[in-house]
Amino acid sequence: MNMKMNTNMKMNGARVVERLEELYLCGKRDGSHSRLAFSEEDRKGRELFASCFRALGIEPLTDAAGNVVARLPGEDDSLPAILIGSHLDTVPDGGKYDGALGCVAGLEVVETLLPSGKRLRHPLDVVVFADEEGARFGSGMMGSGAFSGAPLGDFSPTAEDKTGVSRVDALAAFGVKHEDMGKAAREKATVLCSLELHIEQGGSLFRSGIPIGVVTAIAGVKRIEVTVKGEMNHAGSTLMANRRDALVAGARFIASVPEILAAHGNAYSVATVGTIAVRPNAVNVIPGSCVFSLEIRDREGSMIEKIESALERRLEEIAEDGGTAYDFKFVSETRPAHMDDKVKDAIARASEEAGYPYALMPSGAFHDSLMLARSFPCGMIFIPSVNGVSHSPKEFSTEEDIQKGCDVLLRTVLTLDKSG
Ligand code: HGY
Ligand code: MN
Ligand code: MN
Repeated sequence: MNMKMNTNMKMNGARVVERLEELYLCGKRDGSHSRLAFSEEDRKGRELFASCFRALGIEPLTDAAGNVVARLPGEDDSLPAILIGSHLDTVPDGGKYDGALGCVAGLEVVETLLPSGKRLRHPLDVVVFADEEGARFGSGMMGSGAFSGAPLGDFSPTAEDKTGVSRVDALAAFGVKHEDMGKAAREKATVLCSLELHIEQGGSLFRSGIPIGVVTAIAGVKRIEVTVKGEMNHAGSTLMANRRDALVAGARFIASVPEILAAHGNAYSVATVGTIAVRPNAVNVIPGSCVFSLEIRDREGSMIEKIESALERRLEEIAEDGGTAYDFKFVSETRPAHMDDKVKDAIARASEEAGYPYALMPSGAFHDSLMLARSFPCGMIFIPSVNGVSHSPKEFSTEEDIQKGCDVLLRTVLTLDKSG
């Protein structure tokens, strides 16, 4: 069924690119462009985004978890809503497109529908999910977790950022009470489906020249905080044989992660140590302890467990060998998720109708859709990341690909609106 689009219903990719540039500037500070969750830069980005909806006569609401929800009413608001969402928070010095593309494309769908006179049957909720990255307090997808009714134990109120600010205080500065976050949970019956347009953050679409990815599944992610304990001592008078150097033990473990993944994982298993703190961190003191993050991801939950045990065994060997001790502290875990067949098919059909080649593909990166898939039928549309780079100022997607992703998003919304 080839759905003819009204000629006046054309998504404006150039306007999306402009908005992404403006959002990027909200994060400009000290030579970087970061919008860490619940930071002043995040606040600027949220306010800019909300002002675009106000200019359309729509007042966005903030829910109990700090998610921003802007609703375009449908013909029948008693029907379940179509969600279009993603995140505005970034990793430190992240790129222009990760998360922001999905939010701005949702705004663009509203800004395209309104003047066209086309009224959807279902209400359309454009949602900015809070703290998707988890880059500031450790565990990701907090807003989408609360929205989908997930247990919130992974989002400890006392978790602190690098400057010692606790999550509970950062939320409070945005008017969000940590203890009330559970009230953000949306009833399953109030959501028809969820759509997220996102950059691939990998290189397969870019390398193959295919403009659209239809996501089939999203890898699960487990985050652990590892502490290696040794003995602080004098760097000058302690002979090498008498040292219990926590950083040497930690470094030996970290250097062994790739070979352990090669031995125990599969082609898509990944593990990353992204942060490390050394104590007392002084040039002439043998480190007494080091604390680092360990993140493991795979498409199968059982593979994550298997890799975690192999990594812990390695740490045990190093500890015994060097007279150090260690602690593996669970931080967060989100199981892998499959995208909904009906939503996937609607995205594939929309790509065909638009004349764009597409590829069915899994996502190694996690997204709010990973959390949302626990409660709602989800689908994700990928567009290419140039050279496969993301979580970097070098992250880039072309206006042409952004236009195609937006076209497919609008067509998918129109298709799903007819169905449910
Ligand atoms: O880390 C991720 O996979 C995502 O970009 N938040
Ligand atoms: Mn993202
Ligand atoms: Mn990201």
